[in-house]
Amino acid sequence: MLPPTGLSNLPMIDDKIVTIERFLLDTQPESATGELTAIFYDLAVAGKIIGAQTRRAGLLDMLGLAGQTNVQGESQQKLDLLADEVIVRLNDHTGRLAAMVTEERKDWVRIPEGYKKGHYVLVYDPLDGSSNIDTNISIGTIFGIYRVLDKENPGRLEDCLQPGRDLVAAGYIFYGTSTMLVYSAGKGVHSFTLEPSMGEFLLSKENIRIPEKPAYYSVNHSAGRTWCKEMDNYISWLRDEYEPALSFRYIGSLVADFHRNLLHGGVFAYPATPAKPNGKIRLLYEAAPLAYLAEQAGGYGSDGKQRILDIVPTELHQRTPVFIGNRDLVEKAEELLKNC
Ligand code: AFP
Repeated sequence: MLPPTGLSNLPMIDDKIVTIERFLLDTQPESATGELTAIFYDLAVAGKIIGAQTRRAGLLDMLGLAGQTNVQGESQQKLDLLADEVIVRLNDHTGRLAAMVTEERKDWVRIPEGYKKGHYVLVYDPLDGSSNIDTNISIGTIFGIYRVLDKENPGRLEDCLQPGRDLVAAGYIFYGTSTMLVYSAGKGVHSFTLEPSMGEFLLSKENIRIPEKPAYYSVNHSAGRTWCKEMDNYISWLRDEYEPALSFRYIGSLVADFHRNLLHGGVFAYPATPAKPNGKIRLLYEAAPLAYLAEQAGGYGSDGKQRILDIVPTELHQRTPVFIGNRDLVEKAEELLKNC
């Protein structure tokens, strides 16, 4: 049945319009306190603010470098700093979090004096792919949520250094042709699209599964001159042998590359090279949340030797090689890269 005129341009599931708030409330377990739901809701608000600022960046002269470098030694774009500030200020006083880890700050973020510490830890990359901002390419916010290890003593470094298998939830907000929030809390992956005139995230896809037949492989080929020969073999297998033939697509903005491969099937690879022995992608707030989403959608994430979700971080800003996407494509990387 066609929806009544005027509604046809709104995302609907089974003829229903479902807001993110409604979905979160309806899907939380009966025993839930509502704390996690509230954190999601605040992240959705952060997505609206960051999305709006991203769209206005050109007008407001926010595209340029902020003149500082972050903990990885990379230039910080003004929008990186703004996005980071938005997330901290939305979350540090709510009593739901005990700590935060962000790409933009060397140390983990404490809850300010005078505010209650909650039972969750938020790890995030406020604006991934930010070197693409000045060319108007899609970028995103990646996040993961952990429970504190000890409710009686919340907010310690140990709470921040947990393996991805202990994630309670993870997701990303994608600032593309539309703003989307994609998340999983352990029961499938769901996406919400921001309806810009109303400012509401509406459910656009429930239970996303990576298609069994993948369409794409994504890797920065220019790094190929220094790959080990096993990596060359893997890329040849993807490019020349895999059936059905895969197309090569690489944006260089992780959320955008991951999102495309989630919907159409494929693998995103950022392997180790002699210059970058641990690759480039950060374990805690990039690789682990995306590997969690991939597994929730029927895929898999590996560092080439082991499951990403089993890696226990020893440092907040640790990097890891990544292979994330369809299980068969990632397992082939593990098979071929054993001795790399
Ligand atoms: P920036 O945030 O500095 O743009 O880095 C983005 C990123 O971490 C990730 O989003 C990309 O997948 C990856 O780097 C691209 O790296 P290369 O430019 O080396 O391919």
